[in-house]
Amino acid sequence: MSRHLKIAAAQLGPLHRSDTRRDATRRLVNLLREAHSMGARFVVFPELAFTTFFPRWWMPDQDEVDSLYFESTIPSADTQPLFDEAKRLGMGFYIGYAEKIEEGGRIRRFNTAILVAPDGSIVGKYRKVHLPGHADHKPEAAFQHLEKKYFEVGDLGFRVWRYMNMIAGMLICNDRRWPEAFRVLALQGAELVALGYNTPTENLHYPEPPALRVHHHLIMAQAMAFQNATWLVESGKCGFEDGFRMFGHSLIVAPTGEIAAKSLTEEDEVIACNCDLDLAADLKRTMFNFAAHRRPEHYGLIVERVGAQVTPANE
Ligand code: ING
Repeated sequence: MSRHLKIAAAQLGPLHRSDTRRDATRRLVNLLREAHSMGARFVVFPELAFTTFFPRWWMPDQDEVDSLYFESTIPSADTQPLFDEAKRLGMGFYIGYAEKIEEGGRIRRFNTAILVAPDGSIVGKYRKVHLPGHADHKPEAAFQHLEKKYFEVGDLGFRVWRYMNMIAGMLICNDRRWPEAFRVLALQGAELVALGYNTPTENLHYPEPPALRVHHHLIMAQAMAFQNATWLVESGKCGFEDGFRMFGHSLIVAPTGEIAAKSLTEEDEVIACNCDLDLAADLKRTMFNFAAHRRPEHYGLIVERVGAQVTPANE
């Protein structure tokens, strides 16, 4: 008898700068309740789920950024209602937020996600490793993407946890563009990867067709799930935030690479699937039997080399 878990991706529509953490938490609680009504017991919320996607703004005053957008405790009085409701309903969840802590005598800031168990305990924490964008002010750009300014590179690595009768890993947004991240999780036995994202519809560097960005999002999710024989649940925060659009297309992707559920709007929306957590068994025993087929002795460059260098064998 295979293990099943009803899982939901709770997509969040826009959060404007005028929206408070309380506003966000109220909507997150409503999404949690809707997921519960659909039978889901594990819910994946987006990246930076309590505030607007603030890295789009240049803000030189760090104190202002900290007070408006960073959580110095999780939960806090403003976000506690989500944790309380999840515990009352007996539901686990993944959620992303901007983490500010004092560690080793200095303030540190990360783009973070946590796994919260149905009993309310925080089982795992992940700090985003792949930070896209830039750290400098680009006044001529239509919008900023200042994750390299506001966050440090995550220092906890890519880890998995025994959680709700499965082995779960976490990633955040841009991580989904880097196959290495998924593979490190899969090499630890990940059966499900939870990933929240905030992805702008427009490319700030060059005029990329918006449909192409969604195409990339869809092919990456299907490829990563299949090539690592794991479930992948991706929840977006989307819609027009103060006029800046981010796309939806939240997904639940099976280890077979098939899209089991996909959101249809750029608003608050819950999608769910009764996930067979043993669906990957045949893949892991045959096609993606890492122990039988991988050849790390030929993969050295993946770890040794950061940027691409032209090194032809015939020179
Ligand atoms: N957002 C985007 C993402 O990786 C991005 C940033 C979009 C980078 C498209 C490169 C190309 O989906 C976050 N928050 O990482």
